[in-house]
Amino acid sequence: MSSQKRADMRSWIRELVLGGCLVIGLAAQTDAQTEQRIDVRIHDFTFIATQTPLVLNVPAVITIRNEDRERHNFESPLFEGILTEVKAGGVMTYGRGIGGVFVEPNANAVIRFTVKRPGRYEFKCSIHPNMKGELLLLNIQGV
Ligand SMILES: [Cu+2]
Repeated sequence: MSSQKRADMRSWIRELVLGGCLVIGLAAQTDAQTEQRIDVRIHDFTFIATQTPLVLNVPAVITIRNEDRERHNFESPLFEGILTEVKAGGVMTYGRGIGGVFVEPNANAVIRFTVKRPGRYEFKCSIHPNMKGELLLLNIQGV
């Protein structure tokens, strides 16, 4: 085999490997496109969030479960200016300018939204101002 042929072969194999990576990358991207989930428990006047950083431009769902005997609230500047869907107590609200949601004792609330701006966003309970947490939004470009 000539050295030219060997070089061609090597570049062909490299392209094949790169192609394989691209396919894996696209598959991962497709998975991420479905929905990103964040679960927030409210227990003993504390937010407990099981969260990996959120990716921009992919629909996100926050489920909030109030395990206390008191009413709480989940509000964040995260939702400012973006379309937000909130489900709580059998009522669905959809629109811009939804600051957050009240969660009754032993009840759930679900918030759906898609964030366009990266950053750290604080969330808190407006009834109990010492109840706080933070969500991290990462700016990861699509493949
Ligand atoms: Cu509270």
